Amino acid sequence: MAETVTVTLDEASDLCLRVLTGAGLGRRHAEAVAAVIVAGQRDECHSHGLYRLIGCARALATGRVNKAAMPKVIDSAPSILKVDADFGFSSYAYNEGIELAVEKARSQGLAAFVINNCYHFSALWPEVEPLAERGFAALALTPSHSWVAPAGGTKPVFGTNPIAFAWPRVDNHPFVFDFATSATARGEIELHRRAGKSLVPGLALDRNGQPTVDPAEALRGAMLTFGGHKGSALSTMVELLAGPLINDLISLESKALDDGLDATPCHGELILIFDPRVFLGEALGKNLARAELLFDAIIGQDARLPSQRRYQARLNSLHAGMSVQRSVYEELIALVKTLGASRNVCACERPA
Ligand code: NDP
Ligand code: PYC
Repeated sequence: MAETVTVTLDEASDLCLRVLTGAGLGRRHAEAVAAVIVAGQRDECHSHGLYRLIGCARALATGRVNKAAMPKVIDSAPSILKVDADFGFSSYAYNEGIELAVEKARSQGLAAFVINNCYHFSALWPEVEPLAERGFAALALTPSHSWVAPAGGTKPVFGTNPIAFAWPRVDNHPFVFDFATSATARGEIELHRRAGKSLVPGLALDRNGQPTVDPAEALRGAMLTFGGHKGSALSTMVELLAGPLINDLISLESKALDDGLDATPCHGELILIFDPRVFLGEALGKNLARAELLFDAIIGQDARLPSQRRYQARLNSLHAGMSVQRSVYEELIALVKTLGASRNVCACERPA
């Protein structure tokens, strides 16, 4: 039997909505979560695609996530827009606040979009890429649970703390990168454990502070930052800007709050939105063209831009459907049945 199944975007979206609403999430909330999960699967970001739906269902089952969350938009300052997520998932709060944050960026040139009190499980590129498609540059940061040791240490302090950045390009996909400040996302280590595969060296320590390539040991021990002290400092920056600066939890506090339940981390997120039209006025076109010189110099030597793989994967998925790990898919189908999600499940139950 093939190790993967192929599903269409509609089938994946339907599967997500049934799991999420079956687990008790309100419709708009579920739609916001489903959209980022399907986008992740479509772009072959497997650690944050349909696999994440299993974690969302687990987080919902803990009773911690507010299934009836009503995000509250707070116009905090001319250039600061806050959304209190009301302990729902971050994607819902993002949707509720983003248009007002964009308006602020348009009028002020730079806006900070703050999300507080959210459960966060998603990749960040789905939040910044659409902004760059609309002509903005954007930077997103969020902590998670303390799983990652500082450079030179052996005990978890930081979250996997992703940083995502997007830049608008004329007649081209935006330039976007999005990665954890740990050497890899925790989701990747979990996928290795599920597949019974060893890690590459350099990603994690076991509980005794010794290097390990065993994913189960890595999950029990401490992950490592990327680039040694450099990743460690960047991770500290993420904790500070998307923690104390926005009156929300650092990863140590999110983990303590979780208290062993293994729910999705609960904390805040900071998204900075820059409007180059305000920064540059009439010099906009000239400077966007100068940015292209930079991209040309990268691509021109056969190096690739971040997201180039993702955009190609997106095209493939749109044409040929999305490839999903069979074990993940079967677990989700079983979940739909357990949750008694109402409509029949045949659209997603396709034979090998
Ligand atoms: P990777 O280490 O795989 O890095 C991903 C980024 O690097 C992508 O932008 C990718 O582009 C780019 N990239 C990879 N290889 C190359 C290359 N050879 N040349 C140029 N660019 C390259 O990702 P991580 O494991 O660190 O993170 C994966 C995801 O996990 C992210 O989306 C992140 O947001 C998410 N995450 C979320 C967390 C949360 O708390 N919500 C916590 C931690 C991670 P491409 O996609 O095109 O390959
Ligand atoms: O993969 O590290 C990760 C992660 C943490 C929270 C969401 N994803």
